[in-house]
Amino acid sequence: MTTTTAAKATTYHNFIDGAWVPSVSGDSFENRNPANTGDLLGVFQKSTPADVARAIDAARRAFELWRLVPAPRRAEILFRAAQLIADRKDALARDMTREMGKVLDETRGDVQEAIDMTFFMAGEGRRQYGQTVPSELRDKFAMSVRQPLGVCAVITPWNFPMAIPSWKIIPALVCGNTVVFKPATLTPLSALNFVRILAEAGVPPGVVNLVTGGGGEVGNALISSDDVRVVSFTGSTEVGRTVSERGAPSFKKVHLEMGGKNVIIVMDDANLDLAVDGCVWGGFGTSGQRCTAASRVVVHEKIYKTFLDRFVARVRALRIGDGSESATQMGPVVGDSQLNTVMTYVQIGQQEGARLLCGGHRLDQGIFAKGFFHEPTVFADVAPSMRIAQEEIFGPVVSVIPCRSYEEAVAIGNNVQYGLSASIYTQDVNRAFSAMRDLYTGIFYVNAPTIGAEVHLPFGGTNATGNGHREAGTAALDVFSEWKSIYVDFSGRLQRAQIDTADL
Ligand code: UN1
Repeated sequence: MTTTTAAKATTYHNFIDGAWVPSVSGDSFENRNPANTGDLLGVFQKSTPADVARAIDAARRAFELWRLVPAPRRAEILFRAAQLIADRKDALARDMTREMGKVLDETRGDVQEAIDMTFFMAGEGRRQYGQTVPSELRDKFAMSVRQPLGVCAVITPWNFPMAIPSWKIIPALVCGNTVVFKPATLTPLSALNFVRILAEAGVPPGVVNLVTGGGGEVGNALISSDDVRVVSFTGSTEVGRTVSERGAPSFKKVHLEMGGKNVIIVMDDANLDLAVDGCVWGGFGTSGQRCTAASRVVVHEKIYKTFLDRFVARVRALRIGDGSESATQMGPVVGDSQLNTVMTYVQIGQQEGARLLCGGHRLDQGIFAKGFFHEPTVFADVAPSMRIAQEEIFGPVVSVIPCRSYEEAVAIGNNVQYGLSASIYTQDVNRAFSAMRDLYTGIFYVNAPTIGAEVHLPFGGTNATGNGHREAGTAALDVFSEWKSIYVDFSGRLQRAQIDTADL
């Protein structure tokens, strides 16, 4: 699987048809630690459409065998994989922190989410319930079953490098599909660790294939192939739109999970300490780099000033540093381009007239010199129409917006193009239930921040966040299988539905 060069950088390969193979390109790319770019994790294959074609071909052939393996037997392999991930949780989390920067507690959480998903979905090996219904005709049996679709392309982001691949690959497999997996170029090691475990657990050759490389080359080849029947993509709305367009001519099932501009509403009757805790965690956990991050906080005017004082004091006290050190509360952002985006939005916020209460700068001195660190940043007096209140930043920047009433808070909350997650802090049960109904998002929280979804409920969003599908929960089965309705007539004569209605 790997070779070590003279410079001691490990070279990692693609995984195609059960073998670790180099790209036909002969090219590779480096994977470096965003907390310290002097730390080289390894060198990965810069793959081409020819590599993708090989992987799709392997997956297509493997499908003919895998689809016939009884689902409970497929699940046995997945249960083994879940246990292997659990056994290696700490080492996998350490690789992940080195690879993309979030703190160890959070990378352990990411790995735990993959364990949870794998156990949960393996359970579907003995369920995948369909329906059996009475037929309207005598001596006739009627039922529906789920059937796999074929080769699935799985295209994943860097912010949850093991959890999100597990949300897609494991349900694909339990339903009997095969997979070609293209992880984000910033997190190929966590992807490879995951695939290695699947192979070790007994997933047969060709059933899961890993091809590393850029979206332009690898991603495009995947979404343009007629042999790929499902694309499950998590990433930006802009790229999601392209995936959708490229998938359309061959009628692929395209599942998209895209941007967010999630809101926490803090009402005047909220438990303020609890709300501040939630806003710090929701806004700055993973350095704000979650689709579910609470990048907007709408606060009732009666408590606005008190909230801001307490919130800013907590944000200023956050300990920034290398995520692998236990004292660190917030790590770097993932890379150069993300850091530039954050700095650009800080400038935009200032130009728009929002009040910068804390943060606002890149950290690049001393221990920060070789990493992509940015201060946790809070803007207050943000108008709902400002770009910092409308556009996804994907970094440690929170916009606080004052409001005068519940109705105004809901209007502000809903008035963005996205609809992933939202939350309300209130002690009024009537308001809590109204908010559950009124916020038009795919996920909603009461007295908790916008992050922290669990694997056994559907995950996804409305409007520009998604295209109507959901992952996680049993809803994921709907992405990776399609329904077949089956009628068995055991009467021995022709019976015409809707026509032979006179016979009792
Ligand atoms: C993401 O932000 O891309 O709900 C996924 C959460 C995590 C998953 C986030 N369980 O915040």
